[in-house]
Amino acid sequence: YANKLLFWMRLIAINRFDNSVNVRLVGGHSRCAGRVEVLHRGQWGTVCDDWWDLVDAAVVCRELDCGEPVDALGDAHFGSGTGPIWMSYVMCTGSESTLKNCGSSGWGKTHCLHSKVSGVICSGELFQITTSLSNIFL
Ligand SMILES: [Ca+2]
Repeated sequence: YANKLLFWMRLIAINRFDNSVNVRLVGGHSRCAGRVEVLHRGQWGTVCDDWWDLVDAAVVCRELDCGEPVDALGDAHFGSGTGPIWMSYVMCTGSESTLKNCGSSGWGKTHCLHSKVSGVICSGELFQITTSLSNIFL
């Protein structure tokens, strides 16, 4: 029983302390799917879909504790968002702990269109559903 309780508490904690991370997914059905937004100099911005792939998506999913990447999307699949397009030509090796550590063309150095920002779907969406249930029952 104690193990089960710790499991739920960990899931809830992941959701409660979201604001400590500097990447988020917006416009999807859960916090584990959506348009990729990254916090830079206190402002949320988006990521261009040039060179955007599953390796990059994996870094985002892991940073958010959202499991494995299911899809790396482009063409503003989850909407174009507002604010600057912070990153273009993202080149993650897969071992980065945060998207901000991945190589790119440089912060804000892009001619990318807002209609071409990237999105991610992570496998962890299921965890969001179970966490919601645990909030009801605890
Ligand atoms: Ca890439």
